[in-house]
Amino acid sequence: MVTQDFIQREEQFGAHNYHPLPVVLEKGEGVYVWDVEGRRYYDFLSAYSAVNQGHCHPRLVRALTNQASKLALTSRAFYNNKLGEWEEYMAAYFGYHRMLPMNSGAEGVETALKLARKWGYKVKGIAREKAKIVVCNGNFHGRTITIVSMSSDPDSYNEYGPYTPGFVNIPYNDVVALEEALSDPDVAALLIEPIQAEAGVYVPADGFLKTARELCDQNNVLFIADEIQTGIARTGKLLACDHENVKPDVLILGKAISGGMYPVSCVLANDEIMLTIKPGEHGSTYGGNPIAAVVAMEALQIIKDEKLAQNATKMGEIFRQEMRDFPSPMIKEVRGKGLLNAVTIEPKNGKTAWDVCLTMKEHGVIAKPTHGDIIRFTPPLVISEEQLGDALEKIKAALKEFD
Ligand code: IF1
Repeated sequence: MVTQDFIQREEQFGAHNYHPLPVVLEKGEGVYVWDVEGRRYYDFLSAYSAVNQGHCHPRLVRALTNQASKLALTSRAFYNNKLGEWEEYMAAYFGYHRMLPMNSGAEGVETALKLARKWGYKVKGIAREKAKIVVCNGNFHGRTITIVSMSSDPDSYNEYGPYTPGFVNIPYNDVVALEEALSDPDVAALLIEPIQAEAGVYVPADGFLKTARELCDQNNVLFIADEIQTGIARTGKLLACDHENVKPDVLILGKAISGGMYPVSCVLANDEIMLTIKPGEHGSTYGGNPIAAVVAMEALQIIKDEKLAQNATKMGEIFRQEMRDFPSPMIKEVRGKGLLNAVTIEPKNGKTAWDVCLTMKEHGVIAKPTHGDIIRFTPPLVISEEQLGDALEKIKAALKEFD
């Protein structure tokens, strides 16, 4: 079978909820992936920043397979010997009292929303059913009906109503609007991405997160950070909030906390918030399973051992500088932090970001546009300077075809 055969089969038997780049991958190692015809590519998406540690990291494969042959799933009806170790590891690693484990990022976000409402009623004293949560336009927090109820993107929410009430949308990076919204005594929390990745890697003004933190403190509102995509060293610090020394009341993690090896997400918070949920009031069949525990601990240890935050900072600076210095009529803007970067493409002669991605693929680099004209460049954080240089040559060669 060749590429087209694999694509055709999915076309015939699969739901059409994605429009992937026409490449069929069958092998991954570090920054590289190979397609079914043996062609090698630099992966500049990293599964939307889940594969920060590189594809099939040997330590993660070993952690997964060792545990899988011992005990894979108990459910939370019983204890297992790995969850407590993981909870303690996460509490120390991120500096919170407790962790609640889930599987997908969206489940992590839903868990944080439930904690915010519970805390709003039981601690802040908001009248039942009146709790509000402030969110930002341009947000992306997942695909459940409650989460798309707070979205400002019709592609995310259209025809999925009726919507979950209780969300207040304000513009991102707007202190005046934020101050106004948080002054409402029925607001339990602010849910925010420290950098809006899906929207197109929008980095807020310096000091915005710090001000948001202060405004939450002044109004007794929980600061909830969705670091599912920006976390785990992607932006050059362990968390994007670390760039402003902001500590969220509730921290939501996913994606790279398991290095692309196994679906794992979690929420971290201190006792006053986390203990508002009592036994039997929340959970998940796979949440906190032993495989998730050992894979996540190993994935986070790799981040430290291989100094991936430092590498992300160094490689990100090289990437942005090289792309800004490159004279291409297609490049409108280059922005980002660490190895979370995006290039806005100037459509030319009917050629769009999609065409650039197709041409980059031919040159051996795969990435995908977001919102039409923005290409996100997020390689695994293990990329070396030599590999980055090679990939940049390929990206430039692809762009040159549009001159
Ligand atoms: C898709 C986007 C990225 C996320 C943040 C929560 C979640 C995500 C900040 C939910 C997930 C993924 C979902 C995936 C593509 C990708 C994505 F394009 F959809 F928006 F990365 F930007 N918070 N993002 O980025 O986590 O439930 O997926 O584990 O849905 O197409 P999840």
